[in-house]
Amino acid sequence: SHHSSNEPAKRKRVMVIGGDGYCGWATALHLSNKNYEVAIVDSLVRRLFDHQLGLDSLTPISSIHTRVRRWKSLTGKTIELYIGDICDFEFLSETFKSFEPDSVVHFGEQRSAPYSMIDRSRAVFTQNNNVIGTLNVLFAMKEFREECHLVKLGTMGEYGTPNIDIEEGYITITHNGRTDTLPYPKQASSFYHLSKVHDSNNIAFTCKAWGIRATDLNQGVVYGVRTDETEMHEELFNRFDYDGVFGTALNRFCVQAAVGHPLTVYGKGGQTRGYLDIRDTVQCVELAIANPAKPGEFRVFNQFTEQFSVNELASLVTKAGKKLGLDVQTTSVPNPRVEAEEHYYNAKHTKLIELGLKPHLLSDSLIDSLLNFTIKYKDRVDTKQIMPSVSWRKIGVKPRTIAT
Ligand code: NAD
Ligand code: USQ
Repeated sequence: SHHSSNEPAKRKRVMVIGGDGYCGWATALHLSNKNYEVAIVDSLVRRLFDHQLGLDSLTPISSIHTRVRRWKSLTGKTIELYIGDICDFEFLSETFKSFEPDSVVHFGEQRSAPYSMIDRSRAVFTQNNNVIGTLNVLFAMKEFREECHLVKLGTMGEYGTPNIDIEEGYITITHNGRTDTLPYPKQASSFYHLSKVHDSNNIAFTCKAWGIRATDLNQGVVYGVRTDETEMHEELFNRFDYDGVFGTALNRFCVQAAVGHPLTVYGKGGQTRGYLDIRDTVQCVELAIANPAKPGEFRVFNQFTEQFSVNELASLVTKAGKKLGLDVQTTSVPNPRVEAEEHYYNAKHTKLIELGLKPHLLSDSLIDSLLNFTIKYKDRVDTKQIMPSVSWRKIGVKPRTIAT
């Protein structure tokens, strides 16, 4: 296709894989609002996990069909929908040929560390789903859309907690008098986090071998729920996980404070991670798409804005709760995971800032509004889902059935 220079620039076409999930839904709406041509690809398997484990989002969420219909009626913008599993290469091929993406944002993986540690079959599912899904995306790009830019969601957890500063993807090392810049060492600590390491290796290799252009976004733990677009209507609300399998640290603590459950600090609580607001997730992805990697380049950005230990998060939520008249207690839960509970942590995160990221830092006012949000929905909380039930040490081959 060709057009003369006075025609308006063609809208960039972005395929959002995993666009029915927490990060993906917020991102799909944000990009559509910013005038990108958006298609969501999702197997809806995440909604199935919830059914199978008896879990539910704190917020009521509409079906994906209702969501995109509501978006169209509010804004006039169309989001195309492809329901299917990216591990099915025939489905993925047809989707690529039909939509012809300029960028693919890949959120579509099993993303819970505890889920991957339930039993052998969930561990195998996680690595199969994530590693094969990403390989299929790479093959589809090579076959049908060579110029396309892959923006892949990775995780800060790929690095683990080394006793030196964490760099963005690569580290320059001098060894026996010779110097090289090498992939930063990976020390992931769940079968889920390991699946991201395997993905990174496969992507790096195809950049080198086939000239694929890719950005690996090593994202920290995401918190929050509201974005400009999901606020527009209750049928656009995002999911908010608080249970022991899919819920993440700060979001869980806010729900726990709202229902009067003591905050569940695992072990000593010195576990430090990078965190970011979901409003920054959507901003970071947009920045990565707008400034694509070059052909053959495997770019790595550390995507978080601030570091906190679990104890620091617990004390922030306790303080914010007090202001709202809540008496927030903390309990030390025997750590169900195998991880360092007291460690050095200093991770670089300058590349997205250099591209123009304006972070929403975790201020008192944000915790207040997140707490108020969770209080509003507290009657929907199933308190039986709060305590962790998956043990890193006890995982076995026997299928775990769900106690009721
Ligand atoms: P989520 O579970 O809410 O969403 C993932 C979506 O992907 C779901 O809608 C699911 O149905 C879909 N999916 C999974 N496998 C698929 C497949 N084979 N084919 C098609 N669709 C598939 O997860 P999220 O919290 O939105 O996370 C999105 C991505 O961001 C993940 O890759 C995750 O590892 C990464 N990430 C998330 C966080 C966080 O705190 N939530 C932090 C860092 C990185
Ligand atoms: N933790 C507690 N109490 C809780 C929940 C968690 O102490 O109630 C601790 C955990 O032991 C861990 C830390 O808090 O040390 C973070 O746990 P989490 O469940 O918030 O996050 P994690 O398992 O690391 O996974 C989440 C997302 C995953 C993403 C990752 C980014 O589910 O998809 O990859 O955050 S990162 O942590 O940077 O690897």
